[in-house]
Amino acid sequence: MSRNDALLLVVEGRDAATPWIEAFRARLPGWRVVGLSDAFDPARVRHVAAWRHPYGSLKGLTSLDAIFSLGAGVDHLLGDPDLPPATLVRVVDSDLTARMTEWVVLHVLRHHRQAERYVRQQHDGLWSDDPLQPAAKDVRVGVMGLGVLGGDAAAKLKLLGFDVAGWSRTAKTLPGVPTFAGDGGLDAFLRRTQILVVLLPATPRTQGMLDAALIGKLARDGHLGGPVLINAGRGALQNEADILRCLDDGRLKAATLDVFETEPLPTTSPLWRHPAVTVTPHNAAISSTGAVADAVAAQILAFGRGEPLQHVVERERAY
Ligand code: NDP
Ligand code: OXD
Repeated sequence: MSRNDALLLVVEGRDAATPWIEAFRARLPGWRVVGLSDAFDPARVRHVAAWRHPYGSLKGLTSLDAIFSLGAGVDHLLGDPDLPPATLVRVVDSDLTARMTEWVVLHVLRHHRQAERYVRQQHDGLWSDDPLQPAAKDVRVGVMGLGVLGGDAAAKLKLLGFDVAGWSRTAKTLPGVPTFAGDGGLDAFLRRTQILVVLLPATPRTQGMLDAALIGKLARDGHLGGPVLINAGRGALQNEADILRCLDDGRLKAATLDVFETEPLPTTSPLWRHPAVTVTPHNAAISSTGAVADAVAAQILAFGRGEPLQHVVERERAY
C-alpha cells in the first residue's frame, strides 16, 4: 500500500474534529487525514484517532492497525460494542501528566491549607488562625491508582512533605511512599487516608467503588474534621448519591470532583450547589491539541518504520 492510500480517521464527539484533523495533517505529510463527514473508503483506513466517538461509527473499518485514544483513558473506546479488534493505544505525555499533577497538588493544598475558610473569613472581616495549621508531614494523603498519573502526583505530594501512601492493582515500589495493592490491601490503605486522591481508570472492577462503604473506612482523625475526596479518575467510579449523603451526615468533610457520572454535570445536580463540593469541568489534565497530536503522530510514524506501538492497552484489563 502506498502512503497516499494510508488513511487516518479522526473522530471527536459528534462534531467535526477540525482542529485535530489540521494538527495531524501538519504532522503526517503524505497521509490522508479525514473526518467522519469526509468521503473515504473504510477498507483503506489504517489508523483511527478518537475521543468520545459516536458508537457504531468505527464499524466496518476492516484494515485497521491501531485505534489511538486522544486522551489517557480508553473507557470511551471500550464502551463501543462495535469497536473493531485493532490494537488500542492511549496517550502518555509529559504535558498531560504535568497538568494533572498541578490540579492534584492545587486541590490537596486548598483543603490542607483551608483556603475556603480564609476566603469566608475575609468576607466576614474575621482575623483568626485557630487552631494551628498542621505541617504537611502530619497529613496522610492516599493516592488510588499508581500509574503514570497517580505515580507522578504521589511523588510530587511527597516532595511537598505530605505523608503519602498509594494503592494499585499490582504491588508497586515508590521511594518513601508506602504502597498497598489489590482488594486485600484496600482497607488498610483507606484506614490511614485523610485526603483521598483518585486517579483510577473506569473499568468493570472500579465502577461505582467510591461509595458510602468506601468513604466510611477513611480516617477521621485529620485537622479538617473529616476525610476529603478528590477525584479526577472517572465519574463512573462515583456513587454521587452516596457522596452527597456522606457530605451531609459528616462521613465526608469535603469533595473536589473533576469527573461525574453524567458529563456535562446536569444543572439539576445538587453537587453544583453543595457548600462542601468543588466542581471542575473535566479539565484537570486537558492537554493542548498540539501535545497530544505530537505524541500520536510520533507513534504512527514509528509504527510505519516497523517499530512497536507504545502504551498499548490490555483490553481484558480495560486500561
Ligand atoms: P495508568 O494505566 O498508567 O494507571 C492506572 C492505575 O490504576 C494503575 O496503577 C493500576 O494498577 C490502577 N488500577 C487499575 N485498576 C485497578 C483496580 N481494580 N484496583 C486497583 N488499582 C487499579 O493510567 P493513568 O495514570 O495514565 O490514568 C489514570 C486515569 O486517569 C485514566 O484512565 C483516566 O480515566 C483518568 N484521566 C483523567 C483526566 C482528567 O482530566 N480528569 C485526564 C487523564 C486521565 P496497576 O499499576 O497495578 O496496573
Ligand atoms: C483523558 C481525559 O482520559 O482527559 O485523557 O479524561
